[in-house]
Amino acid sequence: MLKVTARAHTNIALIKYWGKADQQLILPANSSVSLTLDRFYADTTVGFTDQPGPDRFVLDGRLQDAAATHRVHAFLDLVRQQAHIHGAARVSSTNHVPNAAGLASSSSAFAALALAASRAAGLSLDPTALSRLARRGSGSATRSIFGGTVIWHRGTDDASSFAEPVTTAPNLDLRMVAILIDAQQKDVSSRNGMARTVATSPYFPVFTATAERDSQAMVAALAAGDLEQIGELTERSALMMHGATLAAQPPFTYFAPATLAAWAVVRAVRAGGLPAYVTMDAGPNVKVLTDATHVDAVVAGLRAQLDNELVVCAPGPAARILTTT
Ligand code: 2P0
Repeated sequence: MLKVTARAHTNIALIKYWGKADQQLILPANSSVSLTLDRFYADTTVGFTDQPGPDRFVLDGRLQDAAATHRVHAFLDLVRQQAHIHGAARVSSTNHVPNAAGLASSSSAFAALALAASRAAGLSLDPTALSRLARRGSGSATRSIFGGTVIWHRGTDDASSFAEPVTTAPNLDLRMVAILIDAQQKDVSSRNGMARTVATSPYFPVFTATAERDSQAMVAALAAGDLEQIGELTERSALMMHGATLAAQPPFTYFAPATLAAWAVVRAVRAGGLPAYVTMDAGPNVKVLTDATHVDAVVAGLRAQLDNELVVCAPGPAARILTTT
């Protein structure tokens, strides 16, 4: 059995994807822009047996039951279809995150699975085809095929919805500081949360139209190396996404009290003259966007007022094969 191990890094959206135009193909309602991070990644090993049967999925050393394996199994069916094979898969995946506070992500998980499974099945996909395949597992995984800053073009069908790297100005060296906040409240999964937002939030049309325009504005700001513009666009997209969840029926939020407290500290750090901009995803953690020149001062400003663990991230690399045996 050919066993392939791939590594893919988590990405954080600067312009958010928060709603689908097509649930089955996972076509997003708008384009999005992200930063792949060096500190958070998944390593996934895949091999296909000769015989059909149930797939076996081990996550962080624990064998997963049929319910937990369902989404992986459905994804592997797409790979088997493309490769014209029928054997059951053996999948083992490990998340590498500093601690488990909501940083393991479906973006790195499905990007690593797409690369390892496609190679193990005998396919040799180019990065665009790989990005399209990863999209079928999880929307945000579309972007984790690539390193650094990335745009996911929403597209209009399976062939046109994929990601590609975005060129940044040579002087721009982004950093992202993750402020780790323990989740106390019950989760609404991203998949269910965005479906509810699309179906019921009167703010959703405004969010998605703005995100589409802001994706293009973000590409221009990255090319120009305009950190202030990058930061302002980043904050607006995150806060509009979270505003849209608050206006859904029934309403919900991923913010915890500590999320708002951390955001207030970031505002104070910025009022002190440092470039520091927040973004938040489908959980309570706050991430702070800044650059290499200012990151030490930003961290010092955060540490002066927060007890939370901080993780400083630089741009991370593209998904890659680690071993083939
Ligand atoms: C993003 N998030 O752009 C947004 C912002 C979280 C907040 O993509 O249903 O796990 O598998 O496509 O990609 C998280 O949602 O959802 C996400 P599916 P996914 O990064």
